[in-house]
Amino acid sequence: IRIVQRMEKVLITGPLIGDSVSRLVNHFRVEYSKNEVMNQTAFSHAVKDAWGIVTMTSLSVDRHIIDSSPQLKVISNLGVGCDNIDVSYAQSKGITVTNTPDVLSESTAEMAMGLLLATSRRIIEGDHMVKAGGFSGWKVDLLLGSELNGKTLGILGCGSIGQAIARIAGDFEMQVQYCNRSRLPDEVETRLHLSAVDFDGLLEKSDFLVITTPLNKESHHLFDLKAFERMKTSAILVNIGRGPVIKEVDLIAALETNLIAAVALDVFEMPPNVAEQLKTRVNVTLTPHLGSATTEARSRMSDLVINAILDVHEGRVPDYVVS
Ligand code: 8YV
Repeated sequence: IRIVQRMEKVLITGPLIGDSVSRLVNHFRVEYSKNEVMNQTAFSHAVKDAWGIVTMTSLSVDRHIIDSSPQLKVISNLGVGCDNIDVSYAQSKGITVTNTPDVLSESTAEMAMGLLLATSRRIIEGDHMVKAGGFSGWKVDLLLGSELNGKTLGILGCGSIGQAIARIAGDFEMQVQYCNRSRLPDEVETRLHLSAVDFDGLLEKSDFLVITTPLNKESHHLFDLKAFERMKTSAILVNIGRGPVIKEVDLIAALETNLIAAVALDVFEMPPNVAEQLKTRVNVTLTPHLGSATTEARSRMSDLVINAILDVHEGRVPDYVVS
């Protein structure tokens, strides 16, 4: 008698870069949404008989989803932020949750610097002006911006991405201060010329402020009207972390009353919806969640999510288990 063992199902909820998925086919029944990220409804159906899933930031893996998937053993999240997943509930059910930190830090830090420069030097405004035929000749005060050199950069959340930003900002000779849940080791502070400040200090002293912090109960709506009131009126704010760290209606009010000078957002409170009042302002730069969007980072992330599935299957501890 031949016993045919049924292979476990792995659900990959959206396209990955490269062909890392091919490493699964000998071990699993693979359901791969190759062309686009599944919507939440399709996901909630497809997850029911899955042993492992590769998830994307736009899909919520809440208690309901976890309860509906009795065979689920591993949630392998493409990305570092796991606010889309009820991690502690998953863990209480014996499910391993993994993510992809570090490999995207340089790309995301470069994006933050790109947005800082684009905003401070009004690059997008210049581009629009030239393309619209509005460039009528050089002028001494045409689209004047502000220099990064010598200014104070505040970083909210100073993990691996924040530290990469600090390192690059050092080459711009910026004074870098950070506000983090816990103080960084002396060695890191010294090497990166970082000074630790509390949230009020970060708001009050920063000329440029970059948000890299994960989204959780403490960081949700941290930037509200009260926070904007404490910031310099010349301040430029960049968010490459998670949208809901900023209370968007308060940001709009702050921009309308010139509480801060400009903002660049790579993430939004209710993605992919973006408030009309943000789209129409010249001092607002908007990008569609591109922080880790380089071939290098996304290829490494795509490899890691597949490694994690195979590791759990073969009884190894994956490289990045979320604790
Ligand atoms: C990803 C991110 O693009 O790592 C994160 O937390 O936001 C991005 O790198 C996103 O998570 C894709 O699922």
